[in-house]
Amino acid sequence: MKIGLVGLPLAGKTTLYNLLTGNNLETSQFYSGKMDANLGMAQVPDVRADHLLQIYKSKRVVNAQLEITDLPGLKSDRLGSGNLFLQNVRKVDALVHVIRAFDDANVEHLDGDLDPLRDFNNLNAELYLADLDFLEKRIERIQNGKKITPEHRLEQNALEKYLQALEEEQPLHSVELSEEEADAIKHYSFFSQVPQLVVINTDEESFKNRSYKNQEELDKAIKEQGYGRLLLSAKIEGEIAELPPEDRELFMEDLGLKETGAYRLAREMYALLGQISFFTVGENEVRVWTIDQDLPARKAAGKIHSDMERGFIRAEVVAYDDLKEHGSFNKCKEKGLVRLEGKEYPVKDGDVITIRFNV
Ligand SMILES: Nc1nc2c(ncn2[C@@H]2O[C@H](COP(=O)(O)OP(=O)(O)OP(=O)(O)O)[C@@H](O)[C@H]2O)c(=O)[nH]1
Ligand SMILES: [Mg+2]
Repeated sequence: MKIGLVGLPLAGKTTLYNLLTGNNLETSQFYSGKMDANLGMAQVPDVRADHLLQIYKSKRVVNAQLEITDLPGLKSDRLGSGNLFLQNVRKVDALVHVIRAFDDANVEHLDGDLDPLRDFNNLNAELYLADLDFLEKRIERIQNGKKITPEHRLEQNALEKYLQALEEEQPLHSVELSEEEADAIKHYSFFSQVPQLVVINTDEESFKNRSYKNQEELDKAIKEQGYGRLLLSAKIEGEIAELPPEDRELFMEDLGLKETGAYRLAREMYALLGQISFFTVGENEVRVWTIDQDLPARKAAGKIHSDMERGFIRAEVVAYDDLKEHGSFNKCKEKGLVRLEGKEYPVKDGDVITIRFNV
């Protein structure tokens, strides 16, 4: 899964990037104007995998990973000229949109003052503008074409509805299309429809209160767009990650946190993209696999190895929750909790799976 970190300058993107990837890139209190992106891998933490390691006495855990691109901040006075920005957005499966909601007089604010709602709208305006531009050009091309086929007509209808929605600042997913219209434009992708997890980057105090500036309007706007939302403080999470493990819990408790920011971010991202995890276990390793929700067992087997998909016989499945409750595979077997499933079985989040296959 490829994730792009986006936001206005000095929102805390690189701070979050460091937290997720374990890197230690320089961050600055002043706008640097740097235009290069940072690319790194983030481990997706999963406490279930660590627990399976103990149950199966395996040697190591192989986590799922996210490929993270930390994009340069988009200046709000440069909207409409962000070609490089848009090229980068096109390359990712989802965006983490970092919004500055922390109050800190030492960190420059290019647009003057703290205004999370304005910042959210400013960055999204870039995506809207790019979609508008595409729609206008495409409609014009159809209109000026020599021959307008019925398919063109359908496409034009759909695109015009989209255009109208954007002009009224309505999200594209709210547009009602007929089945034929939807079909006529299904090969297009739109910037404003790239799934977004909006990270509200707060300071310690507003995190503790779980409240921030423009909260009501901002939450409403995020919801209307169909985006996800996560509250965290990138800076504090970074500081917590540097503590010795035994001290972390105390700090987290103080903030009312059970899980780290990296964990919560991964979980929200999976929910947003409809992804789940299943596990394979062995003497050597516990491995976490990421798949689309409800993927049939045979297709899931193909993620592990194409031979397993080709020669699939059955999947032996036990739920993580059952293993956790009963403590061992054998106990689960005694209780009849280990199932044999066929190729169409929709794999569930937390399934521990052994594929039986023959090639
Ligand atoms: N107080 C506070 N400061 C933060 C927080 N997150 C980031 N900062 C600070 O804000 C400044 C900018 O952070 P960066 O992570 O470099 O911001 P950025 O979005 O990558 O900035 P550009 O790359 O210039 O777009 C740094 O001085 C950070 O320490 C936070 O949660 N609270
Ligand atoms: Mg940065």
